[in-house]
Amino acid sequence: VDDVGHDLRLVLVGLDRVGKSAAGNTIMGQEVFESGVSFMPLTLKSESREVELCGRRVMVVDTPGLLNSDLSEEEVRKEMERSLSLSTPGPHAFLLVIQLGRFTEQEKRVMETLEKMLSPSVSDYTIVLFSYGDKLKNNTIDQFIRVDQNLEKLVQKCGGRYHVFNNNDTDNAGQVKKLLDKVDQLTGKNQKNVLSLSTAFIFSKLNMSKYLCEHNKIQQLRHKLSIEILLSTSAPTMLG
Ligand SMILES: Nc1nc2c(ncn2[C@@H]2O[C@H](COP(=O)(O)OP(=O)(O)O)[C@@H](O)[C@H]2O)c(=O)[nH]1
Ligand SMILES: [Mg+2]
Repeated sequence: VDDVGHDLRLVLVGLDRVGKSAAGNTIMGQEVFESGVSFMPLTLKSESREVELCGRRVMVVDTPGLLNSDLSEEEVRKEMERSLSLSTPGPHAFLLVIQLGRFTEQEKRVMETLEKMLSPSVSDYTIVLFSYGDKLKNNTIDQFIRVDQNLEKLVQKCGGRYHVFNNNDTDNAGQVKKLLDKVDQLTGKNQKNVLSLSTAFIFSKLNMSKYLCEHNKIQQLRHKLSIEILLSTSAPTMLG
């Protein structure tokens, strides 16, 4: 159980070219995900990498852009499912990357798309991660959010959780540390869900039968464990 508590598994999601891979590199502290100015989308498959940060193992899964023109909706959906199996037993948080200063019709639909592809409760585990923090200049991120009602709505839907990255500022370990603090707040809030979250995702409506076969025994064990933990944490209230 300790192991589950200390490891962090994060999945980067969002539209194409908003800086998902760049944000992944910021967390990793090195260029491991392909990110750049190519005319071709660079990330077509979900990929995972691990790094040790502040004494804990942090796994980052990068995914292809939602609503991108080079993959069909079905292909994107498959890669999103694969991102979950890569982050087995399930992610602690989704980082929804939004490019600062770009909030179009597509961005408005992004959460709907995620709910459809992953789980209707995905926003409960999502932190909005703004890229292009360098664009802020003298403004604060709060000012930025407040001027756009739709953006404000999106942040509210994600429980008011957001963070900014300047992915060009590679020397800024503070911005990564602060993000991890926000993830900890989120998982703390969902404390009893840390285990059930993963099982919930795995056992959700996703078509992961192949994956389930391979991991069936582990999953059954985890499920049993999470039920036991839930029972043990709720026992005092049931008795008293
Ligand atoms: N100035 C600036 N450029 C960024 C930032 N984050 C990403 N980019 C650029 O945005 C482009 C798309 O980034 P990429 O990581 O490939 O986006 P992805 O398609 O969402 O994975 C690249 O040219 C990045 O260098 C940022 O914080 N500031
Ligand atoms: Mg990418």
